[in-house]
Amino acid sequence: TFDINKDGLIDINEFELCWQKWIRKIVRPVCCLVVVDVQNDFISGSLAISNCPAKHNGEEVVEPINRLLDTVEFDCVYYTLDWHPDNHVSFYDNIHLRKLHGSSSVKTGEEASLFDTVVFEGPPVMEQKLWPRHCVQNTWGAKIHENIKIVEGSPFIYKGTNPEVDSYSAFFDNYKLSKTALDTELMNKGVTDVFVCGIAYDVCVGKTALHAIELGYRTIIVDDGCRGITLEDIVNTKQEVEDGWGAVVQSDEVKPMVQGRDRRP
Ligand code: VGL
Ligand code: ZN
Repeated sequence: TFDINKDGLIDINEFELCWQKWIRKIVRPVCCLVVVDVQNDFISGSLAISNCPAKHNGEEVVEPINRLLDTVEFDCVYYTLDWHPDNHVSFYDNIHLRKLHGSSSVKTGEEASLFDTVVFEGPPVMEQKLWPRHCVQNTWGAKIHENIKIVEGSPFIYKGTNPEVDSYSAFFDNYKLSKTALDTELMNKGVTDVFVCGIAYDVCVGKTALHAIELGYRTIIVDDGCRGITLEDIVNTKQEVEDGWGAVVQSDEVKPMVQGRDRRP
């Protein structure tokens, strides 16, 4: 109950108390940073993005990501890892382990090449881009880059562990046959805002951001904390995120976004 003063208004001290105790907690965003696949193979290993069309240096994500972790008080941080078994469907050199679908773009007698997209026999019939063998479970290539700051107690999300289905997003596999723990954990923490950074911008970062939007989170890509494979695909990724009312910002804009909204004018 409030004491109403002679002007019929709530006492300012009462309001201050109410603000601190209730309103601030309701209005305040709960912010999570998702660090996507900053793993050796994507930086200097078998799928190094420096060898890909955009010629990006994956190591350049380390500084902005560490600076974010040092300067912004995120309510939680999640690290994702591409974590494939030996016989994973996405590996080019595993193509002979499975049957190509009849209508596959690769005709019989013709060899598929690395980075081609093929169609594997189902069920379900699945399109799959063929990548070099990468991020094999428990190998050096699957390790997070040694200079990335790991916030103590932050969970890791492992994806792409089913040999039969690839998984770019940290939320769902590419055919939505399964879901990781991420959405449930964010819901349980009351997370409202999901900030996404990492590698590859136009693959796993993009798909994670688009699923975050779809799941109802306010979604923000931290542009300079991402590096990718193809410039055109990176441009398209940003456009898709913005079309879904997600935001693409620079790392130096994040602190006021997270801590600023907590401040009263
Ligand atoms: C990724 C290609 C294959 C990624 C994962 O993390 O962006 N890209 N697997
Ligand atoms: Zn992969």
